[in-house]
Amino acid sequence: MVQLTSMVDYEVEDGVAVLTLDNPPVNALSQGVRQGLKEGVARALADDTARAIVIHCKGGTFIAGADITEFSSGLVEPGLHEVLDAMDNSAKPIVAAIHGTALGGGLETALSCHFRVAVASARLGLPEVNLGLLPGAGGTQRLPRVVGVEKALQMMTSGVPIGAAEALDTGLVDRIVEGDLREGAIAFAHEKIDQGGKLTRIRDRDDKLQEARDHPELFDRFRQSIARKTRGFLAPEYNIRCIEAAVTQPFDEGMKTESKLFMELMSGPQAAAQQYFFFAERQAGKVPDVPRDTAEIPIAKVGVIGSGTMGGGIAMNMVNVGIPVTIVEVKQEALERGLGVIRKNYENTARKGRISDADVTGRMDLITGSLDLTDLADCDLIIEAVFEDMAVKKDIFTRLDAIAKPGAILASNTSALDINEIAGVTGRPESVIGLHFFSPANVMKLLEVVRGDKTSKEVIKTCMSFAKRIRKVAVLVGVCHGFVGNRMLFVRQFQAEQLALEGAPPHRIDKVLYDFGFPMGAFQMSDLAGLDIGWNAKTSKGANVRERLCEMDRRGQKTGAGFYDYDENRTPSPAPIVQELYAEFAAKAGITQREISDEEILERCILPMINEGARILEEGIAIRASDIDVVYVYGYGWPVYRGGPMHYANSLGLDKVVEKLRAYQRSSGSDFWQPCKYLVDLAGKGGRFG
Ligand code: 3H9
Repeated sequence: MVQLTSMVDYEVEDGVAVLTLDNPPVNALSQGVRQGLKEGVARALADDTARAIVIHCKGGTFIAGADITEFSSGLVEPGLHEVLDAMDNSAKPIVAAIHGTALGGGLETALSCHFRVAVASARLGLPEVNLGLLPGAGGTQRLPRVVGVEKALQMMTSGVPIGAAEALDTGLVDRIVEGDLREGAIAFAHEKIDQGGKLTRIRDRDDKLQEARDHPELFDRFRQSIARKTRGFLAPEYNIRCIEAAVTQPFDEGMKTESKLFMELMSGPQAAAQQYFFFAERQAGKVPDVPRDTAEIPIAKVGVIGSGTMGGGIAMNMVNVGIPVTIVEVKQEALERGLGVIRKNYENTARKGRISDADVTGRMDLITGSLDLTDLADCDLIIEAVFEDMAVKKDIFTRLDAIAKPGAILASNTSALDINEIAGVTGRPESVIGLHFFSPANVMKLLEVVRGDKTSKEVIKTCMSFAKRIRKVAVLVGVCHGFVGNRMLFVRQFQAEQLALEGAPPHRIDKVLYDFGFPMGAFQMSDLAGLDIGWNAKTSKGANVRERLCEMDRRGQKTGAGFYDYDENRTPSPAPIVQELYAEFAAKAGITQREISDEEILERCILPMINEGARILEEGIAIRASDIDVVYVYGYGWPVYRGGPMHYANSLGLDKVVEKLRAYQRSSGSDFWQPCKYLVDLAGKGGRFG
């Protein structure tokens, strides 16, 4: 065996040169891998004892893509194109042996081989779109030549990989190997040597492009089909243009188009934001004072208290991954309603073909309903999801303390209340933690894990890992009102309200936020959540627009009216009554309503969030700025192509942020706008968040 580089070995076995890549954790195409592949192919071509080449990887996966950490440092030779060209032009057959994932540049490497074999569990995809990019090493030109244009469009604009079975069906892999992959790939190479004949390169194939040549309108149809999902993102459209080029241009011209569009994306702010976010998401799982080897509490059974919207959604997360759940309610009627909603959700999903009828039954079978809290005695994790009332929560935790088995984790799904106060009613505050799910809890990816003063490291470690198990992204935060997400949202909602009082119609404020990239604006969000959260009909004094709307039974979407009027399809239209109410309250407060620009609306909604985020860092409520961004992207729909509020602040320049906050402080005369010390100091040093 010859070591070509620290990451690639060369060995001839039974007449086949095997290049073994070893670049943990994901065998990314770092410089040492590229260099090794280049030298390995050249060596095999010159080696009379080798009649074919197999590319195989050590560890858990085939190549998972270019080394993203190298993107910011500039290219070190050899470039991937040079390596892949050498493979493409090899006179000896090259076989990629795929296990784990072949992603991005990894799949492009495999597509530059003459053949691909894979184990049944392998997944193959071009996820560059998620990094604000397109496959820049020939993937956009080769993939459609293999799987056809429609499949390539789907794969490249969604970034979702396909499994080995589908890859076999579409021709992306030539064989699924049972047993040892390396041996299987060598045996496959021998078959190809024995068959002889001319080697076909993917670049020379174009049979699968014909349909799109005959029906070029399919591109626009596809564009329309993804328009809603990809609103605001540049990369999906750029990927489509490259596939169009594969159809309309000769291969080498298509490659030039790919390179040009790749460079445009790579040098733009969206790719920077999305790549930043890739690492932010992975960073969020790391807790400096909780070592990786901290013991975890095994979670085999979960209890959920409350079968309302939140409780039901939370329970679905568990059963989706096979964890049994007991849901406890106070009244039989409420329990039945809650279980009925869960069943309906699953049946709807089955109707769309995403799960089978057997899955619906299997998941429902994992749920046990109960009216008795003592049924939670054998649960390893109990999540309370009742309404936001400290007295009620304290009562539940007092009772849980007497019921739950020793070591069980007692969690509250509170979105704002003090976890320390809740933990204080138990004799085991080390076992108490906040697990703040976001609505709809079975859909939203974020889990705010709220650490109390006494929460143990084992409990934190368990909850962070458990989040991964139920396919959530966890961010650890500290105790304060609203934690990270809602605390920052409160200031935005406050400003939205102020803007409406000062004369900006709610639908315009919402439009500005929507155009910025949020899925909905502040008032639409209130209508969706319900205006009556925390409102009491008996004590209501009509003290603000929200209360007055509730009194008029305009309590949001569920009552067909709120800040907006809704038709029978829940399509909103601006409600004149709401503007009248704002005018009335403005007059009472002595505010003269005026025209307000979109720029002002945006700044007044976003800048306070940044300032609040800085305060959160100052107080140590979040571990790092990028955690705040993860909270916002996964919990509140902040557009990932803008990275998150703290990344966005960096892109504006912190000195500019401070300047603008001060300008609003001067013009409004309100300390609301006072930039916090942490932000001022950081800006003063020319620093950035993170
Ligand atoms: C590309 O290929 C461009 C081309 O078209 C060429 C153009 C010329 N680079 O996610 P995990 C790290 S773009 C560097 O927790 P999992 C990651 O940061 C690329 N590092 O594991 C983490 O580090 P740490 C296209 C990478 O098992 C560790 O590996 N490819 C890369 O849950 C473990 O990661 C992609 O977009 C990378 N490419 O999931 C694939 N990938 O431990 C991106 C990962 O220090 N990767 N790391 O925090 C993934 O989707 C997942 O990592 C994968 C494993 C599914 C592979």
